[in-house]
Amino acid sequence: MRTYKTGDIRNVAVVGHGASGKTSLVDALAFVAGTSKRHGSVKDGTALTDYTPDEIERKYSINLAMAVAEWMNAKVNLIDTPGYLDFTGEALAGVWAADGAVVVVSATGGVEVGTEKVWDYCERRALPRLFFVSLMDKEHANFEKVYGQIKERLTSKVIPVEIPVGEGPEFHGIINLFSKKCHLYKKGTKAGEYDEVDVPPEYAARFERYSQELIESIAATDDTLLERYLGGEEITRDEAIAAMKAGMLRGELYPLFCGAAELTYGTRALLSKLVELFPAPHERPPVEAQKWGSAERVTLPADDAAPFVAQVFKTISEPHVGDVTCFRVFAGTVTNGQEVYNAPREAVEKLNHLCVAVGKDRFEIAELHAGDIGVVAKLRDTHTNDSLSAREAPMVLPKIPFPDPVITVAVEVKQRGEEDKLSTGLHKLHEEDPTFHHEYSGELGQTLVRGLGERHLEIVVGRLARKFGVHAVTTKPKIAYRETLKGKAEGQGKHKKQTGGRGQYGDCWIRVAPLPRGAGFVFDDQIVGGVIPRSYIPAVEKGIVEAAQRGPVAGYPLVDFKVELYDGSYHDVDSNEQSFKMAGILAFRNVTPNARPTLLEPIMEVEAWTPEEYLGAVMGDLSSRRGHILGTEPDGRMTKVKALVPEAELDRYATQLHSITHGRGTYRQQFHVYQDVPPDVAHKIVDARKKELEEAKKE
Ligand SMILES: Nc1nc2c(ncn2[C@@H]2O[C@H](COP(=O)(O)OP(=O)(O)OP(=O)(O)O)[C@@H](O)[C@H]2O)c(=O)[nH]1
Ligand SMILES: [Mg+2]
Repeated sequence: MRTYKTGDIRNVAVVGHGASGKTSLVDALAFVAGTSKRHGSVKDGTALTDYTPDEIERKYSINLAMAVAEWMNAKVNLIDTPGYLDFTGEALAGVWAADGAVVVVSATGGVEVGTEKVWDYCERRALPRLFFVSLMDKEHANFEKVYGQIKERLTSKVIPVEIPVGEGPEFHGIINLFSKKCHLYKKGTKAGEYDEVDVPPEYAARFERYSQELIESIAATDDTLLERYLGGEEITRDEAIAAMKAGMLRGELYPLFCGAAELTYGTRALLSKLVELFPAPHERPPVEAQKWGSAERVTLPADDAAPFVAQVFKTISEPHVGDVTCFRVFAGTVTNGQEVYNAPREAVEKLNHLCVAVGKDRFEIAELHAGDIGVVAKLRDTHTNDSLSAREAPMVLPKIPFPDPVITVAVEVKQRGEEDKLSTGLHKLHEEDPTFHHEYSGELGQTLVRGLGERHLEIVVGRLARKFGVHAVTTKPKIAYRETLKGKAEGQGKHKKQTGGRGQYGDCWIRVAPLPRGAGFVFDDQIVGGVIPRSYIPAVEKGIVEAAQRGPVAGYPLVDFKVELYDGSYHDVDSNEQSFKMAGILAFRNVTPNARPTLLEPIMEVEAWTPEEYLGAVMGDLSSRRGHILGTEPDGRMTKVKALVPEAELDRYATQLHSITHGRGTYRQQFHVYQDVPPDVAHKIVDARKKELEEAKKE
């Protein structure tokens, strides 16, 4: 593949709801352009950008993947992204690497939750967009309805540039409002070939109406054009396209196209519009980078003469190859074999075998110009979201704001002894996929993994096995219960041992009392007259603190209580620190069971967003989880519900919310407070914990 100059590059993210036809479209565009030699299909597992074993087996996209369509002397870098919300981080990364987005909307499904999500991502990046109404040949396809939904739910600035001839199985042509021509397709069309004819008479009225709408929308974005239009002057196709491109750059126009990717209908016109309407990298606002090691910020245009800076937006880890790094050059150029610098990691990286990716294939190239996208394998210490720059001018770009995890499960290895391999594997997977997180909780004795959904974590566990040979299973995360005291009590702890030579002797009397939530542990030394020597008092406290790790109810840490040490005795020869520590432990164990100990559970503050129509169901579900609703308020298109819910009742809540709201609800949670567990629930927890501790003893 030849190299392309900045002005001839278009970086286009293909985004949309799951199964809207993105991967099929990318495959068709690359094939029709001639860059890819084979027209693949998702159903057969041959689509260009769904090439991993997971994707072939499941028939949906999991990873962002690249393809190229060379068209009109330009190189269109196509970034195919998954639609499922579990992989939404990939869509976000795709949007961040692009200069324009094709928002694919299915002619049967219309605007769905995934469409709204990617629309928001594009808004955050102020990305020029066009719509592609896909699957026009599918039964029940409805162009007008989808157009209406886009207008109502995404933007009033959408404007059709094409209208279909026939719908569903009758779909066989597309009228272009710019060229005022109709493209008719025949069954058996292989690469988007068509016959160009005049607009059929039965479409004349519709054509007139839409043409009028189009030209008025364009003219409205440009004063001189508007004047000429109102003065009755003709506006040429080139003028209209230039005005539309300018309007798109300012976010004032979102043109709409249609077609059927599998049949290749509409692909040629779309390719031309990607080149004509989307900006080249230098036409987008320049990026702002930070000079490494200083607070100074520099604005960098997508210019070959600017210092080199690039961002890694994706790492693919491939069998036999290792990590393949996808990066977008934002400024400057880079050549094959050049050394670049990853400043925060202090890593010099050599870009050997610099390539362009087309699906799973990679083509070596001599250089990349400003704005282009490339891939390179086997970097030493560079990961997703890192910046690369020149050694002499180290810089970092703002990070891609990957979404926070919404679901947590525990993982354990099937085979003892693989724990180290597990933690290495998880660490590598996080560097590859920043929406996946992991941590070891010493308190719970569990490795916790967090991600964007059950499907996401399922895929991660699959990767662990395939790539790192670690076979792991997921389990429910344990809950970090606590215990506290409701009443006061007092008593003794005496440790006395007489064996052979020197004995052990420690004796203390304590009073325990509850403290308010969050107060922690307070130790009050009331010893007078030296009944316990000064030097042994800290040992008593130490013993109590240690014993409090296992409370009297079910062996959970005891919190928020006070201990007053008020009496004791010692032995001149046999007393030592160890003996007084033991006395402290014994005192704790003797006294706390009499101070009405109870179980506490973590309560989370939950904020859930749902469309109004599911509000009742969402609140009902939260209440059934022992939740306490704090209130509701409108928030944009959604209604926000705030509630306090025990963490124990939130296992896989994301999945349930997803199903109640038909995929549209989202939520976040954070720790709020520890609260008493109701007695009926406490019984169950205590029983389960007893079993768990017994099992642990056996092992
Ligand atoms: N009838 C018809 N079906 C299509 C067309 N394009 C794609 N499909 C089918 O629609 C389904 C989804 O297509 P994909 O291309 O995988 O959709 P996607 O948007 O990439 O899906 P995700 O990767 O899961 O987000 C597949 O079964 C395709 O065969 C089309 O033009 N016409
Ligand atoms: Mg796909």
